[in-house]
Amino acid sequence: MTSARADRLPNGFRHWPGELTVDEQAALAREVMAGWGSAPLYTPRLPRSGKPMRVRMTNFGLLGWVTDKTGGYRYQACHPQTGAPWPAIPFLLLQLWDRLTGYPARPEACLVNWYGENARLGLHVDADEEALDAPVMSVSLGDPALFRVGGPARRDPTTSLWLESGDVVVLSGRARHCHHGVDRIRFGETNLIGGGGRINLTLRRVTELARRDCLTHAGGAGP
Ligand code: MD6
Ligand code: FE
Repeated sequence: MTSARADRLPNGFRHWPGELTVDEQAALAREVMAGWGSAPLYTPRLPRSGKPMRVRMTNFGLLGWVTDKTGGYRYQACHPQTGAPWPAIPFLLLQLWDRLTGYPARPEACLVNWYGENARLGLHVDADEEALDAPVMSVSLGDPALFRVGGPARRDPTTSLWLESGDVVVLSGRARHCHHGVDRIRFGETNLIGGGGRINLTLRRVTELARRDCLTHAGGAGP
């Protein structure tokens, strides 16, 4: 399957194939991997069961999404292992956010998901943010991923599409509250990330948009 039937995708789901040039993908991948120096990838654990996730994670931005056995899903300002603040969100991603989402405030969180050979990500809804009206934007780098999108209920029918390196997805409106996940990647198809693998960068506004932020960021200039 190479593309999903647009009529089966939820309203508010948008996909920009190949939005980043090959040079932009390489520069962004370098910047992300450089960030792993101060914010190392770690294995997140599910609430209660403590089961390890198959995707390794870290974050950029003021707030990072984390999960562990006792604390559950949450946002926090510091890396759970080093205690250091997260590195800044790459500027290319902020520019892309402004251009593609049109949302009048910058994202606060950039979750970095790293997929190795057998990694996948179960069906979920992004729902740990206060700003549930804000769109969520993701950028894919490296190996292709089979992305599945359903509806607001877990049992709703789903449709699948491949996300390739340089693709951008935005979930807004109804799609913002729909289930989605990654069934598998085609490991080793690219060498953007070294010996294979995939990076997905998910940008989110976490806190409610204050009127002050509207006035400050409406022009969209500068980092
Ligand atoms: C991934 N993406 O592509 C996982 N969430 O690896 C997500 O969970 C996601 O791509 C919200 C919006 C866009 C996404
Ligand atoms: Fe998600």
